[in-house]
Amino acid sequence: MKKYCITDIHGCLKTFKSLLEKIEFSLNDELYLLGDYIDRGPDSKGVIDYIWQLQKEGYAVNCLKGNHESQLLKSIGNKDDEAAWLYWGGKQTLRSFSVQSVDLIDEKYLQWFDSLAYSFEVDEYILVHAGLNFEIENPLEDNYAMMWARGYYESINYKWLGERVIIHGHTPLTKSVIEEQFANLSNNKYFDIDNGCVYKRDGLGSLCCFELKERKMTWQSFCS
Ligand SMILES: [Mn+2]
Repeated sequence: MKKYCITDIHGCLKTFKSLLEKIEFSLNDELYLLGDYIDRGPDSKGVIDYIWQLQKEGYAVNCLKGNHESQLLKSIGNKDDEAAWLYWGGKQTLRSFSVQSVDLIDEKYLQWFDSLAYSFEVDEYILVHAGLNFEIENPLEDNYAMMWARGYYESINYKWLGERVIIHGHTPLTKSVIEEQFANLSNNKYFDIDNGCVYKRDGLGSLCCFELKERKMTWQSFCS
């Protein structure tokens, strides 16, 4: 039984499917998705439908809320939030749903986005989309930070964290930086596994899957 983490799929359905084939994801395994299923990439709706299909078939797929799902929800009935969301790749999400505006997306998708968790604790790991706010007593109470935080490594409260390790996405890192973080995992106790699957730049452009028990990475480059 393996426990896998994947983050920031951003509509890259084919890449996501190829990665699950590569790791031979089975009914005995657990999969943790760290948010940002939608926006920018080619098939946001397809990613959600595929997650639901897996769950229906009995696969253990656990999903966190990313800032993109949050921003989509915020954009309903708010022009400024809608403009920001469209700019951050919401246009591609609307296209995948074949609708012109966010309020025309089927209610069941909106309800699902709204229902998603902000963190999971699995064995010695804390899984979040983005990060944690270490300025407060219990960092697991700041939902906004869990979806949006960046640049918090310097403020990590290791006394609070204890032996736990933070696994997150949200900020795309090159493959070499991800491998560097991986090498320092036991000391630093944070690990960003977002390789910016939707980006064509040097060192980016793959989905990374991290297996929690054996601490092993599997990579799948963007499939068009
Ligand atoms: Mn994000």
